Amino acid sequence: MKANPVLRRRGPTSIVLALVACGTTERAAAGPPETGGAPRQLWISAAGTGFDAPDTVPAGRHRIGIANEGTQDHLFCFVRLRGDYSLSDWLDDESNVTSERAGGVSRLGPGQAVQLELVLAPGRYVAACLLRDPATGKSHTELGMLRLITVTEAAK
Ligand SMILES: [Cu+2]
Repeated sequence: MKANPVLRRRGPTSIVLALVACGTTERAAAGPPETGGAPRQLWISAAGTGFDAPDTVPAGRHRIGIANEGTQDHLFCFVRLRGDYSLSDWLDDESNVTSERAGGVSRLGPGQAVQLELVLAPGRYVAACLLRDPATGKSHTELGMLRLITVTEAAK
């Protein structure tokens, strides 16, 4: 996995550990704890009004680096969709009816980066930024800062 430019520039000492789910502090609990071994490194960067993230990742332990490479603050809300609920169902109802919290990072300023470690169970996850764009008054989610990430069964 390629090194993230923000983290490379700033070095590991500026990395702050954060485990916040959609604005509230919460432990991540989205997968089986028995997954051992070294975590996979996964990078997600926020820039403009989008997330640069993989569409698919294997289940298991991940160290997720989240970097804000844009010019506005962003946050990272990460939920797992329940049952057959779709991304648009979640947009209509962001409550725990359609999803369960999987982790997240509170507001990150431009140039900031954090890492969090999550054990991801197979399923469909939504990554979204719920902050509002001051220019348009629209949420970053409405402007496209929304990704569906599928976690597949881990390779045997
Ligand atoms: Cu944002």
